[in-house]
Amino acid sequence: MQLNKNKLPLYIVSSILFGLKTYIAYRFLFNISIENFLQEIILIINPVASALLVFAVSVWLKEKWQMRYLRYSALLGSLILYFNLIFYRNFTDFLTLPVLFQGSNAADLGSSILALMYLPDIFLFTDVLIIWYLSKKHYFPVKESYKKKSKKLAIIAVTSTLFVNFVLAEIERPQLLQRAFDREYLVKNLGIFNFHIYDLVLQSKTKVQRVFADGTEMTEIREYVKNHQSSKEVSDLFGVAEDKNVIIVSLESVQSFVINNTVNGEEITPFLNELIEESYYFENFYHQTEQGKTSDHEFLVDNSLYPLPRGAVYFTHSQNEYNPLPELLKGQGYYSTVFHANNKSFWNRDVMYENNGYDHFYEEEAYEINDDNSVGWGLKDKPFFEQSLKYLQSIPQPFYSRFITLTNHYPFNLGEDDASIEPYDSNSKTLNQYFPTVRYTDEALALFFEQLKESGLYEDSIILIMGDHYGISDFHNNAMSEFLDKEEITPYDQVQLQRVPFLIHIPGHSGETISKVSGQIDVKPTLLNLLGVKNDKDIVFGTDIFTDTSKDNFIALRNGSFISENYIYTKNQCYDRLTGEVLAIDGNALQSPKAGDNPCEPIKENAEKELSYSDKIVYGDLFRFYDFDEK
Ligand code: GP9
Ligand code: MN
Repeated sequence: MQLNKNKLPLYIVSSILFGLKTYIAYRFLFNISIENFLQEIILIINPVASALLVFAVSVWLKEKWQMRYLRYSALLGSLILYFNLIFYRNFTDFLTLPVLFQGSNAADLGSSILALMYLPDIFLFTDVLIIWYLSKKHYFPVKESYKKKSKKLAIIAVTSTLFVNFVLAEIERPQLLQRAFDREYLVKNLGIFNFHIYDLVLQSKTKVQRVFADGTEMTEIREYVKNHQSSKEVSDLFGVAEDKNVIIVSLESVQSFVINNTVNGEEITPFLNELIEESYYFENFYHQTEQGKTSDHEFLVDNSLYPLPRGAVYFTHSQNEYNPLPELLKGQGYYSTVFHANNKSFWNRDVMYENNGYDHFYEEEAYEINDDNSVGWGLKDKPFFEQSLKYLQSIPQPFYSRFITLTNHYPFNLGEDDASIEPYDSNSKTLNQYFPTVRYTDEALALFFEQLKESGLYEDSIILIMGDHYGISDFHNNAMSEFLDKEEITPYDQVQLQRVPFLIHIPGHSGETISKVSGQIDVKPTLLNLLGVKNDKDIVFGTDIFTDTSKDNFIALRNGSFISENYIYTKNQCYDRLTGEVLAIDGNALQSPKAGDNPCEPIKENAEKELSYSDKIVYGDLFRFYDFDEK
């Protein structure tokens, strides 16, 4: 009895050894960036937590199996880690199931695998050797039978380390699992093994929904799209930009409330304000993104489908069949690229872009990034545009190119030298700092326009500029109401704050401000009409913004709110869009054209239907049953 107590609980020793090895690998072999102390702590805890989860199982096994289990799981874990390392050396990315089984990435790797393996890698298996040696009871007596109490202790050890890991990860990245920003974040916070489990769950869920779908829903959806769209009506601008280059600039976190507005008496966006005078400007244009933030806006723009209510469609459904702009435009001779100086796997962009038919993604590695030219999330917008231009000049024309800016990203950090205006003064540091970074992005845009003109590309291009999503959340409503000089931010105001600037700049066209209610869902059909591309069989949920408003036109937000020409519906309340007056609450009309009716109700039904159709397409991967080219 006494003897057993002094015996080595090998599962604990193994967890520490394996955890420590994994931490060293994260830190020195994978290029995982650590930004603060909390991240460092998480990085140490998570491999121990995952190892404990696996190794602790051994205490329930029969004595004969315990040591074998520990030996082989240590080996298997090390091999998984090592495969990831080899993959990472080539792609600076972690393995995921779709990449392993469907992508060309893994196939590419096959041929170069030997070149990515180095002799010192052997040290990655040191812990396996030690565990193996100890398990043979060579040195220490090893504990092989566990009493109830010790088994309970094992459960407590596993759950508490996982819990601490999860809580710290939640503090560091709220909603990490639902939002799945980036594989590096997931690995950093959960550990590579829990990340694989997460990936497995996600993948199985996706697969099940897909398996149970058949093409029958497409007929109904097609009917709905045909009846509810005005995309068939042709606006006067049909074909005005035929064969022109298309440049889309996505302005990180820029909301409409900064347009033609001032802070401390200074204009916030002088360049955009000027540009509006020479562009089509949509003053009631809404972002429709949800958890996938920037990537959701990219999805909306390229597909005119809604992003998902949970998670980022770029992650969860990157293997679906779509009919995205780059693919459609390829048929018109267009070359498609994205310019964005961030890690290519962020939002799973590398995988989704390939699926969406982009010819090239100029990501972090295409840029020279150093301490001087970066701030916050990375390369500052001015050098970003400067460095992008040479690439833009070199690609085949006509091109479809998206530029995604980064400087105006939360927490809106900017060096003093780059700040042309003073921050605002309120109790929200976030809102205060927002203005100088918005101004910086505005200046970067001005510079980009100059460069486009100098390079001669300007005349042959149309330029679409758009805010991707909100930058200031409702958490800052106190400061926001102060800035907007309002008593409070009501739910109605909150919806109105979801407006983001949208400009279509066509050289030679004079400016026009358009008040029609519109949103990111409308970009694809609008752009295709400008380019003179007819596609009657396309399934899009947006309409060409330049055509007349149909009377049931509405813009649905992903949180259940919507905006129609006359009403705004949010949080169970129906408002008059123009006055903000409450017309109905919870289905009961206070005052409406027909007493007893809630004027928002019929639109609400349509909005819900439309969102559910779009979700069906994505969850069921329904486009695989639909022929877009059939005459
Ligand atoms: C990251 C950038 C910002 O690459 O697009 O992402 P966000 O957090 O805004 O979605
Ligand atoms: Mn963004």
